Amino acid sequence: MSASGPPPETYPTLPYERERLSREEMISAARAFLETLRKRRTVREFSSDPVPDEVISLAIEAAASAPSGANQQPWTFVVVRDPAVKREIRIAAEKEEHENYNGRMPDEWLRALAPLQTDWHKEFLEIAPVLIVVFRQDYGIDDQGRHVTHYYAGESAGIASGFLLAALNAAGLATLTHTPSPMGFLREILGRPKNEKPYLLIPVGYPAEGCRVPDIRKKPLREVMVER
Ligand code: IYR
Repeated sequence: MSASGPPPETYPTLPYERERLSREEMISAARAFLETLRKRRTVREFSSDPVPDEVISLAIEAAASAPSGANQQPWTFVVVRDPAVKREIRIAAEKEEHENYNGRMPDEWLRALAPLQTDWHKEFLEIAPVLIVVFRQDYGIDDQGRHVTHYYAGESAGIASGFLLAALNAAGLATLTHTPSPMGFLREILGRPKNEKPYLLIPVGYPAEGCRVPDIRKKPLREVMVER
């Protein structure tokens, strides 16, 4: 599907050019982007201060600019600000997480999480001013109501979610990439159709005053990059 209805038999093409930066400009742009991304931390303690609606919309437009399989754009971003809906989501998420932490997650998983000191309490789902729920569309529905397979929906939703986190971070906001699985409750609470599967639940806001984050490190370049 294109932005409006089915795609044409073939797309017309457009000229595409990018201004070539000098080597120095390229390096400084890449370094500046890295430095911005390095300011991002996953946060679990949010301020309840409101965030500008326009920043959320712009960040979602940035996410929706991501590449996707056959340009099918298999995603929906649901923005939740209503305290009553946030409360419903918190209650349902905590119910799942209580089970996760009390028998559903195997010991190996619990041991991997132990250093992060997480547990089933998810008060941030009510405190953060905005929740963005990313839905992945495994198939679309055409004008005649027929199913249209979406290709690489998981990869596409993942790339778009990465763009979303980067855009919110660039605007100075904190996020949490949260997956209180199984997440079917999000489809029900938010009234989304059957072809949409909850992919990520992202609380967004400012870090709380006095917020602390674990002193974790990213792997150095020499461990993650291989040249052959
Ligand atoms: N969803 C649970 C458990 C959890 C799982 C992973 I993988 C994490 O990186 C962090 C938490 C929770 O949010 O507590």
